[in-house]
Amino acid sequence: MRSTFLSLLAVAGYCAAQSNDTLNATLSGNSELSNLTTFLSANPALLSVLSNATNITILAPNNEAFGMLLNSSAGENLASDVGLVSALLSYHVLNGTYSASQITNMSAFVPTLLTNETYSNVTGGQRVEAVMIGNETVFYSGLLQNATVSQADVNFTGGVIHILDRVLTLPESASDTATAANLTALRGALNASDLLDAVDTTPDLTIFAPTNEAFQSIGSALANLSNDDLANILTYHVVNSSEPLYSTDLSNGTSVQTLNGGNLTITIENGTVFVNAARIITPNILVANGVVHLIDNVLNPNNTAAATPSATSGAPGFTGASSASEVPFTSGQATPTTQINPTSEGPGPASTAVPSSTSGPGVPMRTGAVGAAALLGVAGVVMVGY
Ligand SMILES: *[C@@H]1O[C@H](CO)[C@@H](O)[C@H](O)[C@H]1NC(C)=O
Ligand SMILES: *[C@@H]1O[C@H](CO)[C@@H](O)[C@H](O)[C@H]1NC(C)=O
Ligand SMILES: *[C@@H]1O[C@H](CO)[C@@H](O)[C@H](O)[C@H]1NC(C)=O
Ligand SMILES: *[C@@H]1O[C@H](CO)[C@@H](O)[C@H](O)[C@H]1NC(C)=O
Ligand SMILES: *[C@@H]1O[C@H](CO)[C@@H](O)[C@H](O)[C@H]1NC(C)=O
Ligand SMILES: *[C@@H]1O[C@H](CO)[C@@H](O)[C@H](O)[C@H]1NC(C)=O
Ligand SMILES: *[C@@H]1O[C@H](CO)[C@@H](O)[C@H](O)[C@H]1NC(C)=O
Ligand SMILES: *[C@@H]1O[C@H](CO)[C@@H](O)[C@H](O)[C@H]1NC(C)=O
Ligand SMILES: *[C@@H]1O[C@H](CO)[C@@H](O)[C@H](O)[C@H]1NC(C)=O
Ligand SMILES: *[C@@H]1O[C@H](CO)[C@@H](O)[C@H](O)[C@H]1NC(C)=O
Ligand SMILES: *[C@@H]1O[C@H](CO)[C@@H](O)[C@H](O)[C@H]1NC(C)=O
Ligand SMILES: CC(=O)N[C@H]1CO[C@H](CO)[C@@H](O)[C@@H]1O
Repeated sequence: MRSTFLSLLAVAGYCAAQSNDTLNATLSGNSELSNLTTFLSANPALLSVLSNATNITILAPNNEAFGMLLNSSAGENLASDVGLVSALLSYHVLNGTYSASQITNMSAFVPTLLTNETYSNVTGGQRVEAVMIGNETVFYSGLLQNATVSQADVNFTGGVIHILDRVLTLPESASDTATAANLTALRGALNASDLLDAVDTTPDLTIFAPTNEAFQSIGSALANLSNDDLANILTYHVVNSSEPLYSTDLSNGTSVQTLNGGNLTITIENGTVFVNAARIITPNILVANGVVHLIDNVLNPNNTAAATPSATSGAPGFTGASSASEVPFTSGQATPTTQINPTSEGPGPASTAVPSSTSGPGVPMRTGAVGAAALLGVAGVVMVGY
């Protein structure tokens, strides 16, 4: 697949214009980036756009990262979809100059130049999570996949470059992410209520996603529900706001309105975050149209009680319900072939959550950078060449 991919890139770039080589000189001076340099030289139009840009951060995958990508199924897909190549590259460019010192142990959800709706139906450009863990700067992307900075702060005229040990993963649709995360009960329930399409195509969603165990534990309450009742429960798990609510947007006492018109109360107890009485067990799984937070209990629109003071785990919203022998709604749902990062230590939202109105120390100035139109132009050139 590698040869297909590289020849595609070579063909793709052939009709492009003369480039500004300042960036190229910086990249080609680093032996770890020879694959990226080759790639960009085959795409002079893209190199030119990036070279002309100001106030950007380029996350530059090293040769090993490209080696892993090209040997993966994600790499094979690149060969057959030039739109995907363009999307993947634009996801590696942050809108703003973020030096390593601006990335702290408080997660930041940084806008990238990825705006293709298929991977980014979120206002302001798809985000990547940037955080310092121990002494390492880590970026979390789709399916909670992580990439670590192996060399930080390589300056170039338009901003800064950080070298990554892995290529980022494009956020997938909510339903594909649900499959990968083994949220088969949720996916099946959404499917049964004809909500799957809406959950995949509505922009700026925040989805509180109960695990299979959560559904199973209240099986008796879910048996024999009408479609309307099931839909009412499911839409109580989804928030549609002006931008997705990442963990940093959830602060103690916040009330958020859900798609069914009800409200959810956020409580933070000793760094543990609760949505009503359910606990967020894995925050910040980025999806194409927003973000998914895994929770340990199904929420009940008729029981809006918040977490009790000093709670450490979630409590059922459906009190008195009993467990089912099988996980409900899973019949016919695909089992995971890919998985979300099982060992992810994605920093909890919790102790680090700040009101979204205060900008943390990690937030740099953002400016125009590369216009979306310019990048679309690149995609156009790529397609013409192809
Ligand atoms: C990519 O990097 C590897 C390892 O350095 C090297 O063997 C290979 O030739 C490079 N490929 C390209 C296209 O630069
Ligand atoms: C980028 O730099 C490399 C190494 O100096 C050079 O071979 C290549 O032609 C340059 N590409 C462009 C588009 O200037
Ligand atoms: C980059 O800047 C040069 C010089 O200002 C200009 O000629 C060229 O069109 C620009 N390229 C892009 C893609 O904006
Ligand atoms: C190259 O890019 C730099 C910084 O973006 C700019 O100052 C310079 O004028 C450009 N040179 C050419 C020849 O386009
Ligand atoms: C957006 O991504 C899709 C899927 O990869 C691709 O088919 C389409 O061409 C892309 N659109 C643009 C404008 O690049
Ligand atoms: C972080 O610390 C470990 C162990 O001390 C070391 O091996 C590693 O190189 C350090 N990483 C960075 C990015 O400094
Ligand atoms: C890179 O740029 C930053 C900010 O402009 C500066 O503080 C730093 O010294 C530069 N690093 C190098 C190696 O030039
Ligand atoms: C993105 O959201 C719009 C509504 O604003 C919707 O019409 C469109 O289908 C969505 N795109 C994708 C790829 O889901
Ligand atoms: C998915 O969930 C089911 C039911 O809870 C469980 O039996 C199965 O082991 C899980 N699969 C994976 C890959 O985690
Ligand atoms: C990054 O992902 C790898 C598996 O791909 C995992 O072993 C590692 O623990 C993860 N690191 C962090 C900081 O999440
Ligand atoms: C970059 O951010 C600025 C300010 O937040 C915004 O105006 C601009 O449209 C963004 N650029 C892209 C390509 O998203
Ligand atoms: C328009 C704008 O704000 N440009 C800024 C880009 O970044 C440089 C240095 O980081 C600033 O000096 C500019 O003001």
